[in-house]
Amino acid sequence: MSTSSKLFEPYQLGPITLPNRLVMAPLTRNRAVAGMVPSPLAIEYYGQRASAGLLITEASQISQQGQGYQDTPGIYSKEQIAGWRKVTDRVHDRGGRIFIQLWHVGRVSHTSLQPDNGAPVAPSAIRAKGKTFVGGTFTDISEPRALTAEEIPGIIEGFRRGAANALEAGFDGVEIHGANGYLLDQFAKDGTNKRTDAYGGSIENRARLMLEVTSAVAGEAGPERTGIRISPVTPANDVSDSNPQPLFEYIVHRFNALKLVYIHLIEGATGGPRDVAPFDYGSLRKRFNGAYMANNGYDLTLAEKVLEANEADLIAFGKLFISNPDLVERLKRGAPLNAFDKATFYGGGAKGYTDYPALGEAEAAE
Ligand code: 8OZ
Repeated sequence: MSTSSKLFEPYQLGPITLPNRLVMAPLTRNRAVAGMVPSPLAIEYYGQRASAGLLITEASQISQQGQGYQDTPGIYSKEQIAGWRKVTDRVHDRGGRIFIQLWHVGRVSHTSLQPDNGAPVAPSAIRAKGKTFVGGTFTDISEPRALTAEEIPGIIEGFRRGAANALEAGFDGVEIHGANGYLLDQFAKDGTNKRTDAYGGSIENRARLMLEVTSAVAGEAGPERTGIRISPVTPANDVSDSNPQPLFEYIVHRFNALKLVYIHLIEGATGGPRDVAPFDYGSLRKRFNGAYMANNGYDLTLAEKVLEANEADLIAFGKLFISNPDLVERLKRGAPLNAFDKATFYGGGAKGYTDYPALGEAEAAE
């Protein structure tokens, strides 16, 4: 059986022609080596997946302060840039295209990961109920401290420098991580932001940091190479907003004015139910002239339906890309998919990372 749906048609993403509409979603894998440099195995991992229309890397912190879990790669040191250069070279050698996701976790961190073992930073000193992964185990997220107004330009500058480093590392573009209860989402939503300065209170004030960061990154990489991921209703990392519809309509209206190349929507609860809370995603699509990338729980049937209805331009797949390096070919041919092994998602080595076979390859020996 084979299928000739819109999913396998090319898409013009700013200056880049994608051969198909399948995107590999950013996926945290916790395999960075000393200095939070991407692992040599990452070269093979991303290279194996180069047939995706677009690869988006795992979330990569823009500073040590931006790290919240063990062994996630950074994009702030010379060594990290050199490590990523090997990844982008391999992906380009294999004919692929790759963006890096720029990340600051904000309060979702642990003192043991922070500079001088200090408190993680947040819009307000409110601890997230939840765990992070450090020292090989899940540990309570630490009590954060509120960022001072004087520190905010440094955060924006960190993202700008991350974008500059990404270009130096050979990436085709950058995705800002504005989702899942990390720093920019913490500022945007009123459950986590109780500030009384220019970065808190009204929708405009709460959105300010996300928009200033986005403007700085787009200024560096070019808006035609800048996308952003948002998750209006996710409860991930204990984040919430009392009225997300107008908040995200305002944010997307401003992204449109900045001429960003795409918005990447996590529809529903990250990695969970798509219908966790009512939200009109079509209203965001209507407000944005760039590409709409849809994510969360998509399979072939739902992807084809949504593309056919013109409700999205691109579909990002996560877990299916972990276990199927040749996901595009498999879906195109209606071939069976490899099952994924959750036990090897976070941390470890080649097992569950670079050893999932492509069609026609033997299963790797146990
Ligand atoms: C899973 C584990 C750790 C981090 C996200 C970057 O949710 C993440 C993440 C996912 O966006």
